[in-house]
Amino acid sequence: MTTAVLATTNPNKVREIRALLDGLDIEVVGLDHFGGIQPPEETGATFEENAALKARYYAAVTGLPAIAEDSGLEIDALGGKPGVGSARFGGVDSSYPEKFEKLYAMLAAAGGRDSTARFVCSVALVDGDQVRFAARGTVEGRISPEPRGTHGFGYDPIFFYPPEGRTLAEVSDDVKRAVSHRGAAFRALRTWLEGSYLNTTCR
Ligand code: ITT
Repeated sequence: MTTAVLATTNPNKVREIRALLDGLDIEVVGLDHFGGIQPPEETGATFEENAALKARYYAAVTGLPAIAEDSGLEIDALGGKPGVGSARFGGVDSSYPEKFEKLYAMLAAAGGRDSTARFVCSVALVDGDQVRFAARGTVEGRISPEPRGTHGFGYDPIFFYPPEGRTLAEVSDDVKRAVSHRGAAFRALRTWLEGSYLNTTCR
């Protein structure tokens, strides 16, 4: 069976991604399996660059094929912010309620709280030093007038998803997987793994 490392330090991503890759003929091990790997600096200007950078780094350190993703929230009224800086927005140690308040203040300064927005997820699989697969998934929505819901993680409470009439923190894990940026990107990875990579790779 092929073994790959799931190269993320975010336990919420691990939970969602494990469910999205469930049942595949691949053993996906987490970074906790290796212990104490220092994360790389995310210096890329795009989600794609950062996903590839993380996957390359963890593949080199672990010697295994590595699956990494970079994701974040783009708010149109803020010119795409917080974007690739979503995890660091407002300071790495700031809480999500603090990040929301800062975003609402920026939106108010930009002329109103309402804005279209999207979550983006770029996934990359690196084997050796080659990016063997890359894909991007997005989900379109609006910024909620106030944070709502307790499911999910990160910016989900302020991301209103019109087809459900609720934020992504108010929908079930199953619904989030079905409609989210991460769901779309990892379903594309899954199709590729099943269709080619797992048939041609033997480790
Ligand atoms: P790794 O780099 O180790 O994977 P990270 O959390 O630092 O972990 P990113 O640099 O890709 O990952 O930052 C992504 C941030 O974007 C994440 O911390 C959230 O703030 C936000 N985000 C991404 N996907 C999200 C989702 O499904 N729901 C809510 N917020 C999300």
